[in-house]
Amino acid sequence: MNSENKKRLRRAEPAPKAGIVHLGLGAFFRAHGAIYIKEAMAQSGGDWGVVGVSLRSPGVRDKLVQQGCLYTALELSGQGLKCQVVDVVTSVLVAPEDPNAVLQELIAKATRIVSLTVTEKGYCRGGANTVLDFDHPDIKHDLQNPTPRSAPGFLVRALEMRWRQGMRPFTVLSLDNLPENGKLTRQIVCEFAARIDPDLVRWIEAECKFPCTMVDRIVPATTEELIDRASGISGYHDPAVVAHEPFRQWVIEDDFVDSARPAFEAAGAQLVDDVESFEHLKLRMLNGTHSALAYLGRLAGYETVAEAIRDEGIEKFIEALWREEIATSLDAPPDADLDDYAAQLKSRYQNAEIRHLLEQISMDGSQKLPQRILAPLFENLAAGKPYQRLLVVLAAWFRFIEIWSKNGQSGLNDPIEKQLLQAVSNASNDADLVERLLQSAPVFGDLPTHRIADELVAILGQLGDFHDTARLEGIRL
Ligand code: CS2
Repeated sequence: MNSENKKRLRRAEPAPKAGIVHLGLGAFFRAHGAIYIKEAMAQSGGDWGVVGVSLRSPGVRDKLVQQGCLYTALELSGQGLKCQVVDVVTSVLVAPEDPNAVLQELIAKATRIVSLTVTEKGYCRGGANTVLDFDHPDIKHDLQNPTPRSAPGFLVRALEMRWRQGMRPFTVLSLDNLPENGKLTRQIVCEFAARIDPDLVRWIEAECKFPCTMVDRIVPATTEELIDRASGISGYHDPAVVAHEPFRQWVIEDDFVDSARPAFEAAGAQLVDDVESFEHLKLRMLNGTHSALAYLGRLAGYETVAEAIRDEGIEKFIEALWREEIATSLDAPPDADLDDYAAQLKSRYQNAEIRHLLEQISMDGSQKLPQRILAPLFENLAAGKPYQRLLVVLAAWFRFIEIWSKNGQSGLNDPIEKQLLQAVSNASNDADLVERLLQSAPVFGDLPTHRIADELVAILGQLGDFHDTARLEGIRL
């Protein structure tokens, strides 16, 4: 049957009352945070419906509004597929169409939490002496205009309005894969607010809360095939399907304005005093090896995580990377068993039901590698611990940038793509390539890159185009 003629989802019960505004209503939040909120409300009640905000395109809104903002979450595992309807989104706004409508939701009295999944680049980091990049076009715009474009701009303008009206602030809850994501968000909000009014900064520092969180769930991009498979089980056509693996984890620092929050713990989230060690564990063990798989895998001609981890050379390399270089760099959370954690990650990567595209992970390398690969690399270097495989991953990124630019392929997909492509286009050999790329300030900052340059050149020389993955373990430096 033509999908247009098929039955669509319809809301039978009234939507919950909203208490959260979520910026960046992509697949990840809909397959992770929204499901925790749904279960927390089912267990313990509360008015925690979610007003979703798309900061760029109307795509998600256009699909959701036709079905009362309900959507299907499809669990993909070897044990058969499972579907559930998620009903916590109450409305969706598209910020560029009506930024004032977004501000109105952010300053509504009912809004107690503003959560964010805007990806690493959405924080507009990378200033010379500040965390926030004041040369970023959206930040420049947002400082001069009362109607913002960027996530930092919306947060600060809304907090400013609440402050001027004598209201309570909201809790800002970041769900992005950044170390100490709450502290980082607080820093960029305060740097922006300092350009408006120092008293506003004092109020934010005293009253507003920015809990850190660690989020984890693998969410592949939705495809027509997944939409059809979901429809085969549910009997209705839902173009807004999100797919996810069975595993999920959410560790949250329990620090909310007026303690107002859903009972996340009722849905299995861990509420703790300090999230940092959980964040490091996940960012390095999972996201670090994800990036390794993305570059090594794409260079070797693979498309998905499951395909790349099935390659023997890559599999051995990733296992040694976990064991010898990442686990040794960590201050792990109490009770964490790193061997178990790595074994569990490997079986999550092997889940062949999930076509998790390496292309999805390889994008935005300049934003991801600093916390995933460079932090453990330079920490190990300073501490006299092994770091060779972390260097191989960095070398793979360099080769990836070079090859993808030469082929004229536009798959690089990075906010500093222009700068990276320019660096590699003028490089005459590997030594030149390394020297130019190590100068990318937003990536390397003031790290002691001179200490790794020769080794990177040696690795590039030995691995060539990185096609022969059996050579990954035989590097001699
Ligand atoms: C991935 C993450 O795209 C990426 O960079 O590494 O989205 C990863 O799938 C999630 O963090 C898993 O929790």
